[in-house]
Amino acid sequence: MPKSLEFTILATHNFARASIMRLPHGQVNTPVYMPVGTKGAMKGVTYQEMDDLGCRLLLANTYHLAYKPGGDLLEKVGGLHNFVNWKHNILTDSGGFQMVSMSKLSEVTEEGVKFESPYDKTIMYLRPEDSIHTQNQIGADIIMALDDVVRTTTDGPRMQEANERTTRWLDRDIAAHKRKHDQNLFPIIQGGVDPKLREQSLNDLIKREANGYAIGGLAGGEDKVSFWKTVAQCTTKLPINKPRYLMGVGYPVDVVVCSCLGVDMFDCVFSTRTARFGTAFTDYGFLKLKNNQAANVFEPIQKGCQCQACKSYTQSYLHYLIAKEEVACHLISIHNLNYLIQLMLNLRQSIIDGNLIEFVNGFLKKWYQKEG
Ligand code: PRF
Ligand code: ZN
Repeated sequence: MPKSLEFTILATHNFARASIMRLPHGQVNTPVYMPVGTKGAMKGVTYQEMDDLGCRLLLANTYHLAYKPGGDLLEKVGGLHNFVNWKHNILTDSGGFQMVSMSKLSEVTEEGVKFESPYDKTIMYLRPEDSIHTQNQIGADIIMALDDVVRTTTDGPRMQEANERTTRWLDRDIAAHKRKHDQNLFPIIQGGVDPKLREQSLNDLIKREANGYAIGGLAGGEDKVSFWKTVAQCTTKLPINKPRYLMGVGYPVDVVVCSCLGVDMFDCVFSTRTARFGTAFTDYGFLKLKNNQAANVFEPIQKGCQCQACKSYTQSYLHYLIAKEEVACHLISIHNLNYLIQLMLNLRQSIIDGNLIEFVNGFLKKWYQKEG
């Protein structure tokens, strides 16, 4: 039987790695940015367009899918791949993060999480066994452990409890997981920005010998130095021959720095969320297309960008369109996704070519400089 995950490192530069991750639905080149289609749909972008952008691994969320269309329906149609007609890989998050993002509507105990639906007030229980069962029904190539997520800036006994509970829940996840042959369960390292707690979480989770590991509990309002130090602590300790996934990080500078620190996978809603507010990524930082200045720029968002928006439209037209039509958000979303996917490809190629230092220097110089 073929393995459900094979990870081959092609080249390294210090901690950075360029690799190939082989999953049940094909090959993924890493470092990789994974676009987020929380509810089994990308906001404003079709799966065909994701395919055309070169996306080979995208993210969906168990909590939202469990609510609608529901695990039973997804199982009946042969999983989310079939339901949405996506032939490449999918990763599902466990629902753990919704404890923080929907904290007013959730309650955490040792047994699991209880959510009250924001839509119709129905109650949903998400114990480790439920999260894994639903993820087995959804059928993603990579599934995530249910972690006890607390705000990154929490400290004291609650952080310690969350850390230890995450390990206890992992053991329940592993016991409940019925598709080990074709679905990879990634544990999630927690511990906030406290080096001792991170060390404990790393030790506990590495012992469970998974095919890959996630770094959770970051990008939640901590200062940059603590963030980078914690990422570095994790990547230094995690097994070299397995993929590392940094959850919820997708700001261009962060993905470049954290790739240099040895992270292989990233996800974040930021690229598409910020697009819906009219902000585009460019080599020279963020471009606010709502600003009146854009009305007089008869150039694309980014010269040389091969995306649908940049090949066809000027900033001036997009500025005009934002006020009128949804399609503007669609076009900017496509551009931002293309930007991040291409950024990762170029960074990866520079590792392979032995040019990572030049690449990072060039990237930072432009990002922090005004165009001119
Ligand atoms: N855990 C889970 N999902 C996540 C995170 C986490 O810690 C983060 C980091 N804040 C983003 N998404 N399960
Ligand atoms: Zn573009």
